[in-house]
Amino acid sequence: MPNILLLGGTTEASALARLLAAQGLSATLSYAGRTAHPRPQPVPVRSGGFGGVAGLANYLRDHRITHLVDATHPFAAQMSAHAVDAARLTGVPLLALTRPGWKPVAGDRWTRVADIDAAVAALSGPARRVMLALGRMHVDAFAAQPQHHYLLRFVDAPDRPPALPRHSLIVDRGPFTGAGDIALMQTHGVDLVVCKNAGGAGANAKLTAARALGLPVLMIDRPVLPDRMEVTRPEDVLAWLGHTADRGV
Ligand code: 3Y8
Ligand code: NAP
Repeated sequence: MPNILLLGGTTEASALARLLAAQGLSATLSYAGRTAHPRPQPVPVRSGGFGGVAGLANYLRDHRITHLVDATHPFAAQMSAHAVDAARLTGVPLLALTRPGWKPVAGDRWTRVADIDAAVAALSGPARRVMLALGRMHVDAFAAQPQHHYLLRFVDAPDRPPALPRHSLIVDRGPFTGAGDIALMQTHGVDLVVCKNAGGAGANAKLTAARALGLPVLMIDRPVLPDRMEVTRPEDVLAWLGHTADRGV
């Protein structure tokens, strides 16, 4: 009988948790504990770091985990690297549930950059009204370009004001809608959107909005992840577990 550890924090992880619960499979969804009120889940949840690779390996052994599913965000590179190492150390099979990167379509005005630092460097020049749809963890890096007015969107209210002299802060969690993001960008007079190539449906509203408004997008490419088996649909994880989704699930 499988006993699954699901590294979560994404729309796909939550969809898989619903499938696993519907199948009556034993699974635990793991959060890093980054947000104050994470989405409740239909399976038991644990929260907080494991304490590096060794901590994760010990967790796998101590909880007799039979399958490790990494459904973390494509930018959660350290967690994904630890999952590969801990799976190899313990022999627990690992599968990643990820989502394809976004690709520009007709009408998109993308400039791709390699990482956050390259995005900061690309913002040199006269003041603009920039939507930083990057969350909270990397905002301070943009203090190097203080001339812009920044529209920030965080999941939780920060315990101290962001170190950007001119900014507006929205506290909201996704998934977002195209119409909502169009209205947000118009209200704030946004003329450039900065975002990560997260992929998936839970974060692409801002791309739909930028396209509709003809706005340029500074797109941050994904970090390189170690080789591992990957699927992009929660049902494919069930197949890997030797289960198929009951009809109608
Ligand atoms: C804690 C769990 C679900 C999952 C929902 C997805 C969609 C909504 C869109 C924008 C972009 C951003 C950010 C974003 C999205 C989903 C998904 C996704 C982007 C929650 C969640 C956790 C986090 C952590 C948080 C980060 C931040 C990133 C905000 C829950 C809501 C910008 C990523 O304040 C902080 O420290 C927040 C940090 C990591 C990135 C950053 O650098 O700040 N996600 N987001 C998870 C944990 O503790 O393990 O609270 O319910 C999950 C979701 N966020 O089940 O409904 O699937 O991607 N999350 C990005 O894509 O660039 C917002 O504003 O347009
Ligand atoms: P990260 O930088 O790759 O990981 C940093 C450390 O956080 C890990 O080494 C681990 O600590 C802990 N950690 C990360 N994810 C965890 C999880 N699901 N369960 C338990 N511990 C976890 O991770 P991150 O980018 O901060 O992402 C944190 C969480 O937010 C993940 O659940 C991710 O899916 C979600 N998220 C991130 C982004 C993003 O843009 N980065 C976007 C949406 C959602 P130890 O070393 O102590 O084990």
